[in-house]
Amino acid sequence: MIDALIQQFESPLCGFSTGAALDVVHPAGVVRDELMQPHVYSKSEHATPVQSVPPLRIGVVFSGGPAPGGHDVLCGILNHLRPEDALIGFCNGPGGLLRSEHKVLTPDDIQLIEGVGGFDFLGTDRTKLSTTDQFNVVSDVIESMNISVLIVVGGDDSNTNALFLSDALFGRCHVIGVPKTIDGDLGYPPYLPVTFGFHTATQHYSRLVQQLAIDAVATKKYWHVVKLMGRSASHVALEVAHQVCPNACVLAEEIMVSGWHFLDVINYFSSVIHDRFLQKKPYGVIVFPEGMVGVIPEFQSFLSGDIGPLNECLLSIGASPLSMASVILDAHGNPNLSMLQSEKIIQDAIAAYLAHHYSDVSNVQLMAHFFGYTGRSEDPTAFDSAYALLLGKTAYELALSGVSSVIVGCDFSNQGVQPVGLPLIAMLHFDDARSMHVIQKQLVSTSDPDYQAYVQQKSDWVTLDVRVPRSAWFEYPYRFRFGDEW
Ligand code: FBP
Repeated sequence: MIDALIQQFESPLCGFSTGAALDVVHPAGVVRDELMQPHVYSKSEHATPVQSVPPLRIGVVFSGGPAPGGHDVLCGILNHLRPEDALIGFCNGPGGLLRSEHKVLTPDDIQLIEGVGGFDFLGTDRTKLSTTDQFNVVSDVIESMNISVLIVVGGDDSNTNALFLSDALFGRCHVIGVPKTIDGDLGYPPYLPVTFGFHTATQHYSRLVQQLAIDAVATKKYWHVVKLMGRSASHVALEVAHQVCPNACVLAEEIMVSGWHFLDVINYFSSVIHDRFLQKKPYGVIVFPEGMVGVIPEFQSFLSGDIGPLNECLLSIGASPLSMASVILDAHGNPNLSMLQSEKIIQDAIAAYLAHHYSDVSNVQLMAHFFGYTGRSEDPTAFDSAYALLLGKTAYELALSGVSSVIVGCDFSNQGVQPVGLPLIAMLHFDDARSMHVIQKQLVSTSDPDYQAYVQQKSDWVTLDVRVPRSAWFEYPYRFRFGDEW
């Protein structure tokens, strides 16, 4: 698969024209009719030859949380840029775009940043672009710098920005999205099955969790309670679970389906510890996504300012009650879950629950961990590097093809690698909680084959220990193992 990505990246530039039609319901009046193209753009010999396209001044901006491969997206564009084109990097995210913070990027930069993790070469932020005043400022910046195409490298919120920007800049500047996020929750299978950054982050976390499991088996005295990044969707935890087979794991979407409350989760983790204790294994690894707190009713109350229900649970098992901590929201309304030490709350609750309910279990030593930010700045894996280079090149080809309001996709079904442009409007939905139209987050679905495999296998993981030889690492996302389904 990596060879196929590289082959596509190295192939000559080509134009894109409308291909397969999509079944898209247009929300009336959200974006102008001209941008509501219900077609996927595919490579085409019949498109305008790219050599005859007038010079382009392209702006590019990173938006939202960093993800490994961002620098390769820049390299993917720079590698193919014609001498008559220019690439301007806006610094410090959409906020920096509003302030016109920028630097000119040149092919010489490739040797500095190719294969290098993080977003630090340009910087990023989470400014939400939604007001008329903001659109006017962006429009002035774009016009004063004579930018004809703006490439937004971002996740669901950033591509929501991109869609509304393409409307505001209509007729003056084309806008193209590039799908990034370690969370893996921006998708439109089969045209966009995965974002760049997801593979690297999950490989990184899998290694860390496996290292804890190895240490646990060697010393036979600790239980590691691991929270993994992944704010709304649990794709990261699911992918890591498939690689490492933790003794206990629970996903946010699983909790939604089962209707579990806080004590159901604590009971499940404690019962796994009890089972292993009876097998003379007073050690192991527990994994859960940070987004779990967004679906457990007692934590939901906590997030909206009421600590009462959570404290009632804690008191009922003899754990100390918590004092209310303030929850920070970003400009898009997302709570900052990294600051909320849920891994510590879960650790303390398990300890109390074991003491309260399992008198035969003694001396269980629990340790809490949070793996998140390091995975966002890791150097990209071979898959992510090749994928991000191709996404960058495809964004440039779409720019040459004169399309706007699209996000770059790549169809991996039928064992192939087919870059495409997807209309952003196809991914839009109305979010009742936020009362607005946004690009839809793709949660783990209970009908996903990787979720079903997880549900079938997880009871076998209770008794497992890591072994020598270790299991092989996945060269590309595990979900691709399910072939044409994706
Ligand atoms: P994006 O959706 O912007 O890619 O960011 C995802 C993420 O890494 C989440 O996993 C995490 O909850 C969040 O960013 C942390 O954000 P911040 O950088 O604001 O602390």
